[in-house]
Amino acid sequence: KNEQAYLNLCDHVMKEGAEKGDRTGTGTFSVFGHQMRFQLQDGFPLMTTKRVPFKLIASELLWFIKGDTNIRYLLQHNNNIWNEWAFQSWIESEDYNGPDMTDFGRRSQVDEAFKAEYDQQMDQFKKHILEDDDFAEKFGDLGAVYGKQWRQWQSSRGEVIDQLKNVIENIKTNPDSRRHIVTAWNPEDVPSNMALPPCHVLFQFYVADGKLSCQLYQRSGDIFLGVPFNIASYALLTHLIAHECGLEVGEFIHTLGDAHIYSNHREQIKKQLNREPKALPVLSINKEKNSVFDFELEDLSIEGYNPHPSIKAPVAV
Ligand code: UFP
Repeated sequence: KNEQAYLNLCDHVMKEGAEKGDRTGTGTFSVFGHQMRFQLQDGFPLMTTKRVPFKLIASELLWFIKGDTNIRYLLQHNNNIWNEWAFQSWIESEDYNGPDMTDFGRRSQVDEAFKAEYDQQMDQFKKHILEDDDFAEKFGDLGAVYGKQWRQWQSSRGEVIDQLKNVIENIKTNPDSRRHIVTAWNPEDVPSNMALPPCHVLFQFYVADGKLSCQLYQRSGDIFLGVPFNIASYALLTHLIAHECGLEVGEFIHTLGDAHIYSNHREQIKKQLNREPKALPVLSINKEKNSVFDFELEDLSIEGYNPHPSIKAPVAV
């Protein structure tokens, strides 16, 4: 069972994880270096022991693939997962004249009155991004995030490198190559230009027996909230590229650096581990489209997904 690889990771870190402080001050239980393998022919690895929102994963991935770095596209698809990063740049700007929003992530978790104010400001912000082109251009763009590095890597010689397009071309023309790599980790951009240095740092493709496999190196993984997203996202990417290249899907191999369970996610993990995994769903792709770059959200759907209910947990900020 594919999902078992994830549940085993949860179980392992619960039992063996070292107590470790972290940037957010929450505290974690953590292991360093862990690998999971998912046979993509056996079903699409969307967790069934809790509901995981496929549409959010798919719209975020399509956003990366398009090389888009502006949250407007995400908001147009009801995807709010990157809002806070853009919101931060707005409240720090001279254009912002609402109430003080310093440290909004933490404060909105502990202060009800503040949360109401924050929600109101965030609603305003989203409305402006969606309706005002200039505003969106100024405050919706996250800069050097995944879309930029995958599709428009800026070289020191002034060239723009389309890593994703190149890797797809190379899979088609030279499938045996051992250089099918895309990297999001750009040392030049990491310290200053980035809200959040990339977590999924580098991925490589591999072709054998007419099947396309993908391995991801993720430097840091929030096992409860982040990792199920990351697994589904890269499984979807592998499917899309295999589809374009006329290959079957092989494996998704997920290699994690610091794999951690936040100390305030332990109860949720225990609850999930007590649940029985169900049959994995199946991904359905609009066969009329071929290029990875042409897909829209409505071209992708997940069938036979009957998970256990979702489990809420606080995000470490
Ligand atoms: N995180 C993930 N997956 C992601 C993502 C973030 O697990 O795709 F963007 C988690 C990992 C970590 C936090 O808990 O977000 C990032 O913090 P840091 O940069 O300190 O590793």
